[in-house]
Amino acid sequence: MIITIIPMLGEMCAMKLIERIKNKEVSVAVIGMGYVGLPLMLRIAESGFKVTGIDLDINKVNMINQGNSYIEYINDEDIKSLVTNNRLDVKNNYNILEEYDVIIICVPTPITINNKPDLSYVKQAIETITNHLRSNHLIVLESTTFPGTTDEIILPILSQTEFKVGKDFFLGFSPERVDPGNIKYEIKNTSKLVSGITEKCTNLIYTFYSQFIDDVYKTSNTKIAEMSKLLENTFRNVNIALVNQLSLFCNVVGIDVWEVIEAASTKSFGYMPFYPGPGIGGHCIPIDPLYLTWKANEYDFLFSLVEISNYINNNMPNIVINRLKDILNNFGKALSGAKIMLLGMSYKKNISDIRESPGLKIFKQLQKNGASVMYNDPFVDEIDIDNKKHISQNLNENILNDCDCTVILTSHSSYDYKWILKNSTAVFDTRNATKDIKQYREKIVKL
Ligand code: SAJ
Repeated sequence: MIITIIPMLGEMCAMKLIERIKNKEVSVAVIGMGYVGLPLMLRIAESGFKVTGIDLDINKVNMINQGNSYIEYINDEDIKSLVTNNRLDVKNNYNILEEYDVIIICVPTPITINNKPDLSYVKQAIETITNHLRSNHLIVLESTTFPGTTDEIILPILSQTEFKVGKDFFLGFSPERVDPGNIKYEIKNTSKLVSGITEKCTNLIYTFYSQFIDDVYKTSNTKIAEMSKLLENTFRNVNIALVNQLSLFCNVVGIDVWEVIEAASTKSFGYMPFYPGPGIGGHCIPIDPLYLTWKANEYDFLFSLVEISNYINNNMPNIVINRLKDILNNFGKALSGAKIMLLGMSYKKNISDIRESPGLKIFKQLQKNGASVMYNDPFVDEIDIDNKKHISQNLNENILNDCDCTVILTSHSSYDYKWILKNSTAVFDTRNATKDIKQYREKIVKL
């Protein structure tokens, strides 16, 4: 009799948890208040759950609890109203984890200095959860990682306790799909993949995310979901590399690559436009494919396409420097001693994130080549280059006139490109940001 009761107890736990999820009675903890965790926490709170954020950065904790956002596309009001109505708060310690039924991990998964996956933040969160693990905990990893992380690394750590996965606690992976600065796709209307170690885990995670996301899709195991996320971002990485390399060839043969891409974009099916640029930044597109190549190398599999794409993308800052040398040469000037204004330091337009930004590499390289470099970025007040601080210069006619070349690295929408062209000696436009300006075309060189 007892033998038959035990599986039933597990079944009953899961069924009770599903009911509590549907009734929004479960309490949720989101670990990591970054560009993934913060919007996710807000969405879960908006949908009616009681949510607590956890972040070890006390500044972030204080800002959110005071109703202030540190992410430009998340409004203070969105946070303030939820905090005021006691729907969310943020803490900077893990001690409360027993109190929460659902724990979602949204911590960074960067790479080490020798380009290997760095799961230290994930492991720290999991080891802490293990110390507070209890029956009926539902644990979901959202951080992008290589296939096998959830079932081969995370599960063994949690299984060091007396609790059994799929019976006492439930574990799965659901990759984040946040596009920083995208105002069309938010958490609610961005389709979501979910996966679990057991079918019961998957169903619980599916039920939970379905409470606040319109379209949720199950995969048959966590490795599928982990690999799918890597495919999504590697797809972007290699296609950006394609158009970056195409831009180099178009420059050799004198064809406007931007018009080529515009023309190809008229195709009704089977094509999606990507655009050349000064390199790729952010902590996803340049990083995630390295999780794929690293995992492939474990099996002595050379994922050559990604290796080559990374080389092409990572070489774009050097291409920008060399093209700048050619532009200055046309004025009889050398890069050494030239005055250069860089516009846009964040890794893509209309956001403030400078992680892995090619602008930083270009700034540093120009200085090394003896140029006098300034930058302006309405979203980035200051940058640190080799432990030296540089502040964003306010733009005016004199500053631009005094420079030998203005380089558009990030095409923020707030720039007045016509005014910039009018007051610049020359403009190196790496984003085709000036495409709609008819005047001053003679001043423009495009990537
Ligand atoms: N870039 C190009 N050419 C392009 C597109 C992008 O040079 O055609 C550059 C950008 O300037 C930027 C870098 O690539 O420096 C990455 O831009 P991105 O928008 O592809 O990547 P993220 O990291 O801002 O956001 C992406 C999401 N973006 C989109 O889907 C548009 C998505 O891939 C992921 O959900 C997200 O990373 C993530 O967190 O994984």
